[in-house]
Amino acid sequence: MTLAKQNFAAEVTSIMAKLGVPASALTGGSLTVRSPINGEQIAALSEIDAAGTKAAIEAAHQAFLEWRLVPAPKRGELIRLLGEELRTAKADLGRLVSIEVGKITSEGLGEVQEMIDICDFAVGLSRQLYGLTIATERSEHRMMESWHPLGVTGIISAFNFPVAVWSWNSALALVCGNSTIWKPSEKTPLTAIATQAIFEKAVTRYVADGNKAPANLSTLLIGGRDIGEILVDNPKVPLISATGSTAMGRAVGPRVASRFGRSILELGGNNAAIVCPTADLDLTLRGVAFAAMGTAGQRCTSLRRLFVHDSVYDTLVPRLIKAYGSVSIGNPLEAGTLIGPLIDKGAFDRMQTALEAAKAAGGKVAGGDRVNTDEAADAFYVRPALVEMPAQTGPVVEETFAPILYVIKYSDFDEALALNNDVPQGLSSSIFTNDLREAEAFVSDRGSDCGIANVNIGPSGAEIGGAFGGEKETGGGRESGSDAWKAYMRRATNTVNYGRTLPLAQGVKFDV
Ligand code: UN1
Repeated sequence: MTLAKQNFAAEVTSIMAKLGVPASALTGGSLTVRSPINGEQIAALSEIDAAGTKAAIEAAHQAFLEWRLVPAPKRGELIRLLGEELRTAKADLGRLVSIEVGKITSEGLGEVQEMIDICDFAVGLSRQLYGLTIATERSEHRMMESWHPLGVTGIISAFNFPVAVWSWNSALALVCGNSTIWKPSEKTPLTAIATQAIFEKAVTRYVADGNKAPANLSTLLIGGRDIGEILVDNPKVPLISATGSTAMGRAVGPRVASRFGRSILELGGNNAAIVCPTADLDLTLRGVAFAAMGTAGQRCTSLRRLFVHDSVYDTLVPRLIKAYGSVSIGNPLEAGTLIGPLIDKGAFDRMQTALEAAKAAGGKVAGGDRVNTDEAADAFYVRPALVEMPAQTGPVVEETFAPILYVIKYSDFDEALALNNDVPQGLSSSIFTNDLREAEAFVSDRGSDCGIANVNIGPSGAEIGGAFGGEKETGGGRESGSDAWKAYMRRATNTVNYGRTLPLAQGVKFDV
């Protein structure tokens, strides 16, 4: 492997040029961007200041005032073109995701596919933003619900899905008649710049086809936390959709609420799987391996806790430890690699701290050590860690954004279900079983308390068609499919009197 010798800066510059971003936009600024693959600096970007951010919000608001008047199916046409542009750019943008985040090739491409999928969904949605007609108690009256555009949608996204999360929010917000303004993670601004350039291509085609689109429909803000805070506090941004840590959500949620704004929070997960006596263990092994080790454990849906029934523990766990010991770790761009690097040293340090705490709590650790240091001293590759724990204590109840799987033996189904729910987070969960009663109980009202509960599938890798998000410290927001679009619109109840009298509701008399 020649990790240190890759010249990613040159490759990034050429991919960006293809997408229409000049080389001059990638150098000379204060925000340094590195590839986690080898630690190499790949760009130095200029950052926006407070005044620029305020002006951008005002411009986005003006864009909203115009865009809301465009019929929704026509707004959908822009998103259809965005989907086409993303299909054309899939290989380039997927490669950029891999270079900037360290995802393996199929996951970098998969992330772009997720963007394309949500565009397709949003195009159909643009003809389905419908409300109810409701029976009224008054004659010659009609009562109905209308869904109207809301305003500027602020999007704050994390490093691990640097572009898909923007698309879940933007594709929906734009067909709903909103403008969007995006503050990506400081760790992944390049993929954001590329995405913005792809969006601009779609707008250019849309306008060339004779459609009207205001300027500043989608705005990208490159900057730090202070820029995010300006978005969070500005009343001209009625909706903030923020993805990141629970600590971030704890800061954002109350600030948005204090100005009566709305927020969609998609925060930490501490996702579990229960392996029951009847589980298909081959399928379970694959499901657990992808969910726990995939993306180097850096999905908010990554599997972090595994409850294994004592009747299958000694069959499954040694097989898992073997898989952990042999999985290919290294350059994510090379075919055959399954585990790429952690995003940075901070992630590595937090992983080591959690493993120390697990040991102190009686955990037996396999893996977790740093590898490939000779080839890339400034990158952080780790062997995923499997930790057999005596109980759900210490770091097990916290989210550590790294490939650590805590394994706990159980003997009673209800005990496993209680353990699944007995953490502050509530994003995703799964059960491996062929017992109908267990499967149905898990997805029932007395089952998993998470926003996502799967059967014979790991907790990660959701499709865009379902609503995505979770309960408790995960923040309660829903993005992506199903009726998540409703959070991006305002609902009006309209009562229309088409008669010549004025009957009042509840029989009230008021004759003047
Ligand atoms: C995230 O990790 O922030 O369900 C999102 C999944 C992906 C999205 C993860 N579709 O794993």
